[in-house]
Amino acid sequence: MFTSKYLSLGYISIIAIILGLVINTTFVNTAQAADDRKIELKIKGMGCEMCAHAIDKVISSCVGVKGCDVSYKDGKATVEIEVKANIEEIKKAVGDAGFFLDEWSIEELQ
Ligand SMILES: [Cu+2]
Repeated sequence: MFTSKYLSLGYISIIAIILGLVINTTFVNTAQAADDRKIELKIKGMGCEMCAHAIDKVISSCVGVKGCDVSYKDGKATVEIEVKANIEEIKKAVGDAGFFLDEWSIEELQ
């Protein structure tokens, strides 16, 4: 029969391995997301899109930064960080690049 031919032990093993990988990846991602946080920095001193790009670069180079989105229009940076990230380092990096941190806030990622 067609189905019994293809549901041999070999195929079942391969399916089990793929399922295992999918489940493992899902759990690993969930574990990381639980520790991740998002911080929002209001930044003064940006004059153009190049400033936003420069800030993006310095923030992204900080330890534990997973993602960064700097908006020149809104004057803010949204930064996704891991537990090992040092918020003081991120704030200092923005200051050292010649910009001013107005205020900042932390929120947990869902
Ligand atoms: Cu500029």
